Amino acid sequence: MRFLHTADWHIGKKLHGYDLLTEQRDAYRQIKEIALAEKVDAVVIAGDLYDRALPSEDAVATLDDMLVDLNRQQQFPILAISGNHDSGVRLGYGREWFASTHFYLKTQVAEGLKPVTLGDTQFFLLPYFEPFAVRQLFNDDTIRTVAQAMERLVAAMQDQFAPDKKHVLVAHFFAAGSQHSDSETQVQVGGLNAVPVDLLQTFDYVALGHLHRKEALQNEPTIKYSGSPLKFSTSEAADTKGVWIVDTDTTPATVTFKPLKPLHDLVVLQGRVP
Ligand SMILES: [Mn+2]
Repeated sequence: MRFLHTADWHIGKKLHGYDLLTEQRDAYRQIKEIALAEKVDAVVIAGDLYDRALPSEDAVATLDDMLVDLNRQQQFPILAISGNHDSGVRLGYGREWFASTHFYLKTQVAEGLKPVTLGDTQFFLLPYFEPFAVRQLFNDDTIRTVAQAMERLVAAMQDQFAPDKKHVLVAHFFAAGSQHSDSETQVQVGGLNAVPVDLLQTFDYVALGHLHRKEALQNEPTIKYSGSPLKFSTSEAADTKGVWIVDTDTTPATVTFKPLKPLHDLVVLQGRVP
């Protein structure tokens, strides 16, 4: 199984008041070209498809165009989850129909425990969640933190592991040891919302969204943030944005970065007002 890993499209986002839809359409076009050139079997989008829980009409129409093109015209299976910027309920509209064309969209935590199997790989599509949802799911009041929740969720996923398949987690959270940048909304401050990477080593690859720089998590060859396709803050001005191409045929998985070229680059100019 060879797939493209992207995340944090934030369709409808404005940067200091500037509409980014033209840039976002161009980034999508490049992502599609990479998917075609690399002959991937699927495209993974690890949350924050929209920038807001209540996206504008233009944002809804733009994302709709992209997903219809990717799934219906180009015939790529899509594996996607909701992020903290998405409304799971609104984004998840129609997801049972979409599965019939291999567009797998998960917006509830319980859905993440039932793997989607494509080729040689089981994908666990775990949307962004708050600890209370996992507390309710397992009816266990001792689950207070995201780390405790993930421990239970990963154990439940492992129960579903088919031994002859590879196992990929798609998720949207803050992995312990990662570096924040300015354009991410920090839901909580402090260590309680961090997921220890030790918990994630059982997977052949972990496709993360939430942090907007691909360098956010270092020294983890098979646990990656894709980062956003565009620079969303001046602190990201020097970044190279792009996507990962992941091959699960090898052990460990082979992971290659493919850069995107900004339509209009973000440049920081400094000066003094005389
Ligand atoms: Mn995000």
